[in-house]
Amino acid sequence: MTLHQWAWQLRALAPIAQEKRRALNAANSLTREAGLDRERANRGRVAAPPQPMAARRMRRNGRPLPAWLRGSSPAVLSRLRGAVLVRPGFLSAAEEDTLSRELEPELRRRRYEYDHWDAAIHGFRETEKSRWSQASRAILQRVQAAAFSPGQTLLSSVHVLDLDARGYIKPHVDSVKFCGDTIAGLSLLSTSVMRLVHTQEPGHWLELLLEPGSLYILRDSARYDFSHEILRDEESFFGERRIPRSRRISVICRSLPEGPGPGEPPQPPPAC
Ligand SMILES: O=C(O)CCC(=O)C(=O)O
Repeated sequence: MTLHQWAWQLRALAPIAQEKRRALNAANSLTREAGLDRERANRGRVAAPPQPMAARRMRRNGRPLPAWLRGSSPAVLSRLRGAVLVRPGFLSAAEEDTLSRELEPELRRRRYEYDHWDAAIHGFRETEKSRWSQASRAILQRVQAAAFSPGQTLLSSVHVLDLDARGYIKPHVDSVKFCGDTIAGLSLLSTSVMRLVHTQEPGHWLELLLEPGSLYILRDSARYDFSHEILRDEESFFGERRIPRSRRISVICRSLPEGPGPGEPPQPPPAC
């Protein structure tokens, strides 16, 4: 591919990524405007972390919690039952390798962005990918079968996000303009902690341990009523357990937003 063609492709991608980032930032500032400054909430929680003893004893439906889940109370755990799922080891080592090898050359052409302090994501590079090798397509079809119902249509592009070791994602709710009721993400390279916090009741939270090769699924209330974030290295704990963060790549499939309103442009065509 010539340099000129590259420039074209980059220019074609830029508006999508910029528009999405704008929406993400807008969602973030809306949260702040609503007086729910997650940054402050987070700082508070770093000083006074959630009670690990209580979390350790917590059970769901009489059974101990899965190793990937922590929550602020049994009530929030049962409220999000079916709306949050992590499948550790969803990818085989060979599948992880397939995805990483395919993504690496594309990602390497981009620079990590360390944005203004107010941006939703720090230390990242990203791409929206719609053409995949056959092997990767088979993986994405497994994601589709595991996370989405047969009637759901997916966004045509898969979002690939590469966070460097210092990178992190601030609390946000994905814009309803760009994402329907389900988000499913594969994690590669580094373990990380995803925290979900209720947008109206900040004391209600959940934490998910995302190991490389795992698949997480957020749907319905977990997607709409809770912000999600990926913790930065300094704050990366799962209860008392330190989870060192290094470079992490996520491959995220989203369902198509609900139908366009009157006068809105049509949505992109389906696929994953
Ligand atoms: O990296 C992830 O798994 C989450 C990405 C995310 O929160 C987003 O792009 O909205």
